[in-house]
Parts: sequence; C-alpha cells; structure tokens
Amino acid sequence: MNEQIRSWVDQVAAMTRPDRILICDGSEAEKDALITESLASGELIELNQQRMPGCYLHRSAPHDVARTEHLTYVCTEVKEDAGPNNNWMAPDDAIAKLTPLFTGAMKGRTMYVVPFLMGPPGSRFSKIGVEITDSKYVVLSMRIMTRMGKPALDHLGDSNDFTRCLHSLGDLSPDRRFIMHFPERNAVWSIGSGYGGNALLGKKCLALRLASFLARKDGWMAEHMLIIGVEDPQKRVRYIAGAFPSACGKTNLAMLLPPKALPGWKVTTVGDDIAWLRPGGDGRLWALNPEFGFFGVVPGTSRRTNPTAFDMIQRNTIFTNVALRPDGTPWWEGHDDPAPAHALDWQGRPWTPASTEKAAHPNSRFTALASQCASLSPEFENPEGVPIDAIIFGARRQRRIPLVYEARTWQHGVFLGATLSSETTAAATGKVGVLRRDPMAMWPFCGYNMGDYFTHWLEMGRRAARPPKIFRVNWFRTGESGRFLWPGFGDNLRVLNWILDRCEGRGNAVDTAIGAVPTIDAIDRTGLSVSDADMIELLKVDPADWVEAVATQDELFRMFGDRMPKALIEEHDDLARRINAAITPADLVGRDNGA
Ligand code: OXD
Ligand code: MN
Repeated sequence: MNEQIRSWVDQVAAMTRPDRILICDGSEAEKDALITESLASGELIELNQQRMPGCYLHRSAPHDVARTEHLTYVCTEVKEDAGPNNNWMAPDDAIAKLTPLFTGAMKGRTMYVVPFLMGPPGSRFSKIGVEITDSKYVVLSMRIMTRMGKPALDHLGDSNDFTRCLHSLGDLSPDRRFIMHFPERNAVWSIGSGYGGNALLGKKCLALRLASFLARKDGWMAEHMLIIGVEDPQKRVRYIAGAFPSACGKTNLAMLLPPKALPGWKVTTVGDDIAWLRPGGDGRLWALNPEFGFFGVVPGTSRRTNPTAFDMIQRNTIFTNVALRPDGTPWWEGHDDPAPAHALDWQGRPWTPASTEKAAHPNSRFTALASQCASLSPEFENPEGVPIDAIIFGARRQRRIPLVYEARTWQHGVFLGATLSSETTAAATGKVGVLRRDPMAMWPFCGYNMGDYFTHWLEMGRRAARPPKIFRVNWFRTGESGRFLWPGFGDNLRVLNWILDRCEGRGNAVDTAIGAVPTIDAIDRTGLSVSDADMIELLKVDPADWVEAVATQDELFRMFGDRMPKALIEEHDDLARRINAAITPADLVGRDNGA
C-alpha cells in the first residue's frame, strides 16, 4: 500500500473514529459482500433478478436528491480566486468548520478507502483520487463511475500525487451539509449528503472543479461536455464535444440513434458528461472522458427516446429514487410501459396513477458501466483521446435561440459559450424552469474565478493551431402553443451533419447579427415532417428579440470586474452594434421582451 495513502488514512481514522477500515480493491468478491451487507441494512433493495440481473434500487433521504449548490464551496486562499461564481470560505476556516462535523462521524460505521483512477489506465492525462467514505452506496457507485482499486494503485505507484477526497454521510441534515473544495491543497471534504454529485467525489468535485483549476495552471481544459464520434456512410469518424447544462439531454445526444432516413450513419459514445481536452502536437484539441460509467437522469429514458441507454440499464445498474412495481422491476415517468395500477413511489409509499405526486423523483438516476453501452466508442480507452472537430454549446431555451448557428471565430465562439443560459432543471435543488446564466454549462462546476476561466478559453484557442469550430444549438425552441418545433433525439444528427459540413467549408448558411445560421434547406429534412414554416421559425433571428439578451449579458460580464477579458467585452459590444444595425424602430413597438 502507498505510504502516503496509509498515513492519510490513519489521520482521517483518528478524526472520524470508524469501527472498521476496509481498503477497497474493486474485486467482484468485494462487490458481492458490499451488496449483501447493503441488502441487509436496507441501503439497497433487490430488483427482479430474473428480469434485471445485478440491478438494485437505492432510496435516498427525501431531502438529499440533487446537488446543493448553495452548500458547495471553493476554498482558495484569496477570495477573488474563487470568483463570484463560487461560494467561498478561507481554507483554514472551512477545515475548522468541518472538523467538528467529521469528528467521530464514522463511529459504529465502516470506513471505506476507495482508490480511483479518472481517465484511461496508462494515460499521461489520467488523475488519481482516493475517496474515504462511510457509505456503501458510494463505494458501489464509485466502482461503476471510476476505475477503482488496483488500476488506480498501479497508476499511482508510490507517488503522493493524488486528490484526497473525504466523504461522510454525517447525519444527512442539510443544516450540516457542506461540499468543500480545496484546489490549492488538492482535496475535497464533503459531509451530509449521499447524492451522486455531492458524494461521488471523482465526478463533479475532482474531474470538474479541481481539474478545471489544475487545467488552467497546466494548459488544458476540464469541461462539462459529452464527446461523440459521428461516423458517415464512408466510415469516416469525426468527433464533437458538447457542453449542455445538467439534465438537458447530454446522455441522449451521447447515445444518439440515427433516424432511418439517414442510413449508414452511426454515432459512437466516448462520454456523456465530462471531457478533458488538450492541444495535441497536430494543433488540434484532443478529448478524453475521465469517467468509467454513466450517472444519468432516469425519467424520460425509454426505448423510444434512448434505446441504447434503456438496454444499458437492464443489468448491473443501481437505480436511485425510481418507483418499484409489484413484480420487482423499476418504473418512472416517461417509461415505455404505461403507469402501473399500483407501485411504491421513490420514497417507498403506495402510489397509483391517481396520485398527485410523481412516482419517480424527477432527478432519479441510473448508475451503469460504460462497457454496457452498445454505442461505446472503440476509442473510449485510448490514452490520447480523440481529436475534436466541433464544439457545441446547447441549453434549454423555448424562445429566441435558433436551432443552430456558427461562431465566426474561436473568440466569438468563446463569447457564445460565455453567454449560455438555460431554464433550470431538477439536477440541482431550487426552482425548475427559471432562466439562469450558465457559461459553458460550467457555472456550478468551475473551480476558480470564471473571468479567469474565460481568459483561459481564449488562450487555449491561441495555443491550438487548428482549434475546433464552435456552434450554439437549441433543440428546445417552441412555437406559439408551446409545441416543440424540432423533434430532437435521433433527428439531432441532421443538425450535427450541418455542423460537420461547415467544419469542412460546406453547408449553406446566412450571416446574421449573431453568427452564421443555416439556410432553410441546409439541414437535411429527408423523411422528416418539419414544415418550411416551422423551419423558418426554428432558424429565425429576430434582432428586436435580442435587445434584452444583450443587456443581461452585460450584467453577467460586469460581475467579473477586471478579471473579465477585454476580448469578450469587445464581442459583446460588437453584438450590440450588429443587433442595433439590424433593428428597425417599428420592431420595438409593442413588444414583450421577457426572458
Ligand atoms: C450531473 C449534473 O449529474 O450535471 O451530471 O448534475
Ligand atoms: Mn453533468
């Protein structure tokens, strides 16, 4: 055992005072024992093993169902380094606040030591973490989401270069819940929550918040992005990375099944949530997915919407907060099967279709191994990653934002990412459906001042001689009656194809104030019943509608004061000029410019 790990384990044990310490090796025997104990304690409920072998249900505490951003801190020595995008506490104050909460927290419990590897084994880009936790659910989930145990220890050797991730369920009270990041000390302390994003510390905490901090220092990028390969009928594969806020369909896009009307096309999945990107010797950006599994939103997952994910979660899957049918299989809103006449809801209470509450929690989740995903890319384990042709920024927007448009330059693309905003979802606690700014979909995950982050993005474009082209997409634009204008899901491939055409100097577009928008016939609609009128609406750029958007962008940029790069302020001023030039006074009469 690595001596540094051992001495840290001793220190933590002296504080948390567990009854037992188990160093996890990631073996099958260890998994079986953890499952047996979890079934006995009620932390897991066995699902129907004939129909869904290796599948279990976990019910969380009712108030511990999503990320709690207001209890999440970035603890840098200097407050400004965390920025207005993060809650901040001085590192020593944070340790002083959490030490009493951790003291004796593991009495009567087992302390599990979980070494884990983020990234492919043997990759010079991979990172090691060690999570100490008192939750069996966390251990079993880490076993799916990361390369746990031996591969991590082999990669680490006797080095001290690992992230110290300390987690305890504590008493699960939101009053004593904190998720504290110490980027300068390469550590995370999380207490009071068993929820994935708060408790599986390899994911949002290490692979995004701490990694983004490190990436800026070392000249790479840690992003909240999916990575997909798009294979054309000639079998040529090009890669796209896409940033979307939580619960905006990244997993569906990552596993896109092409429509029948586009034979010979195929999408392969490299990742659905996190991308680490680096400039390669060829001047391109290369991306890898540091995770080993998928932690996806369950409601809405069906054979119709995402058959690949649906098949993937029929075995060896942990479900959290879904409903349970009498035959021992799970159910959720948006399942292909109709609502059962009787079930237990996500809290284990009797439920019928007449119930006013949802059967599954809207942020109920599945945790499944990437290796079970039929569309997994053959490059998934490639230690160098894959070369990225295009970056897309997407969000959930009913109005204003066209189906797709293209940035004029890298700098303009960074501006499009920086001004991303989305209607909120159930992935974080708080009101759902409210518009909020979410630059690069990283607002909750950027481990340092976002003004510096924007500067870093600009710098990365300068460093890569052949950076990807950048696009904005919006699958969620609605018409007058609130009807979605675009079918989404597999048909999004049609938009990706236009994007890839543009990367090669093909594909028709018109220049508008906001960027290059496809002409009405530029996106292939073969076999699709989207009318010309709907297409016009989907691609419409109404300058008058953009006036308010420009004003609120200004508010965002001001938040960062002198940390805000001038180049993006210039982009903003340029947009304002272009909008004003395109507008006629009549456009502004009698308009409702809300959200
Ligand atoms: C996630 C999230 O779970 O973004 O991926 O919240
Ligand atoms: Mn995410």
